[in-house]
Amino acid sequence: METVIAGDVVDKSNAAREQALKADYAVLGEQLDRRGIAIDAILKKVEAFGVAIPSWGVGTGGTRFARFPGPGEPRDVFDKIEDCAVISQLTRATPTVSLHIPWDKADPNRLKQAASRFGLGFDAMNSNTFSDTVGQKLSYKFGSLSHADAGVRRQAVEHNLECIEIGRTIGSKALTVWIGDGSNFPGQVNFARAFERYLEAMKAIYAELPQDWRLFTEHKMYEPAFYSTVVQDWGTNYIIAKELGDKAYCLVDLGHHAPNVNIEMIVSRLIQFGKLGGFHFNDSKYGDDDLDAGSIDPYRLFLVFNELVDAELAGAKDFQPAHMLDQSHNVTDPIESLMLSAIEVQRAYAAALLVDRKALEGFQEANDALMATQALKAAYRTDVEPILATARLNRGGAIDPVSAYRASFYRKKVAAARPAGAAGGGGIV
Ligand SMILES: [Mn+2]
Repeated sequence: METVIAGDVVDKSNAAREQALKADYAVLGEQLDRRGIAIDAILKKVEAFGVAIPSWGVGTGGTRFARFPGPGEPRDVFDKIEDCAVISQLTRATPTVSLHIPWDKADPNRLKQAASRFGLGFDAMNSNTFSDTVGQKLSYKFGSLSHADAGVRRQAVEHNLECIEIGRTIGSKALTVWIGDGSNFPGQVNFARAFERYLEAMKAIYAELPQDWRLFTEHKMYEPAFYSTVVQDWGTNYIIAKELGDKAYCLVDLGHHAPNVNIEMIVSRLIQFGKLGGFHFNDSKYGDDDLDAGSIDPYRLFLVFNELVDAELAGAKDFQPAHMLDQSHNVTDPIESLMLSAIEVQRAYAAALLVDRKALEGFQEANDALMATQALKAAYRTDVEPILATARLNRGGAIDPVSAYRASFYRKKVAAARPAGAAGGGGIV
C-alpha cells in the first residue's frame, strides 16, 4: 500500500511525542479503571471507527459572496483522492471517500485503482440534481425529482441511476439523494403535488437499487429554496423511507435543521423505528454553515453519539449508520480541517462509550434529573485524547496529525504542480 507522506516524517513527529503519550495513556487508564472501564476495550472500538471524507471537502469552499481559493487545490478527482489519502494516512480514521457525480465523473475502473493504491474504499455515492452541468439537456432551475415537467424528472432519475452504475463498479454500497427542490414564494408550488411527483421519481430510483445497497435521503429545511423545500424535515424524510421500502433510510445532516432543534432526539426516533441511515457531520451557529465538526457545539455532537452508542450497545435493529463529513472550508487548509473534524467525531464516539449507562438508567428511573445529566457530563468531561492518539499510533498514523502534515510540506509541494484555482462567486452546498 502506498502512502503520500514520507514515513520518516511521521516517525520523527511521533518520536517526539510518544513518551508523553504513553504516560498520559497510563494515567487515563488508571482513572477509567477506577470507574470500572477497561481503557483497552475503548481503544479497540475507537480503532475500528471510521468516518468518510467527502471528495468535495478537500477543495476550498466558499459562500454565495465569494470564494478565496487556497494554494495547491485538487485539479480533479484523482488529486482529491490523493488528498484524502493524506487525511487517512495521518488520522487512520477515514478509510473511505464519498464521491459526488458529476463533479467526480471519471472512468470508474481508474477511480477504483486510484483509491485502492492508498487502501481507500468508497462510501455512499452522491447525486447532483441541484445544479446544471455543461451539456445537460433540461435545466433544474425549477426543481428536479419533483419538477412539474415529466421530462426533467426522468432526466433526474436517469442521473441517479448512472450514479448507482458508477458506484457498483467502484464498490460503493449506498446512494445519497439530496435535492434543492422547493419554492421561493408562497403559492409557487403545490406542496402535495410536488411531494407526490418526488415520491414517484424516487420509487423509480429505488426500483433499480441493487439488493445489497441502501438508499439515503437527506432532508434540509431551506436553501437554495427559501420558502419551502420538498424534503424539508425528518418527518418528511421518515415518510419517504417508509414509502420506499426496507433499503431506504434517512440521512441526518447536522446543519440542515432550524436553530435549537433537538437533533439527538431526532436521531433517537429514527433509530427506534429502524430508519437511521447515517450522518453528514459538520457544525453550525446559524444555518447550514458547514463549519468543522465539533467546532461550535461539541456537546451536541457528544449527545448525538450518546444516542448512537446507546443503540449500538442495545443491539438496535437495522443499525449500521454511515458516518460522513460534509463541510465547506473557507478559511483553513481543507486537509487540516478534515483531519481535525474526523478526530472530533471520533472523540464524541469515544466519550459516549464512557457513559455509565447502568447508573444513568437508575437515575432516570428515580427521576434524579441532576445526577442523570451529571452521568453524561462525567463522560463528556473526560479527556479521551490519549485514546485517540494511541489508536492513530497503533495503526501507523500520526500522534499529532496537523504537526506531521505541516512538517511534510505537502501543501507546498502540490501547489507547485497544481495551478491556482479560480476565485469568484459560488460555494459548495
Ligand atoms: Mn449534507
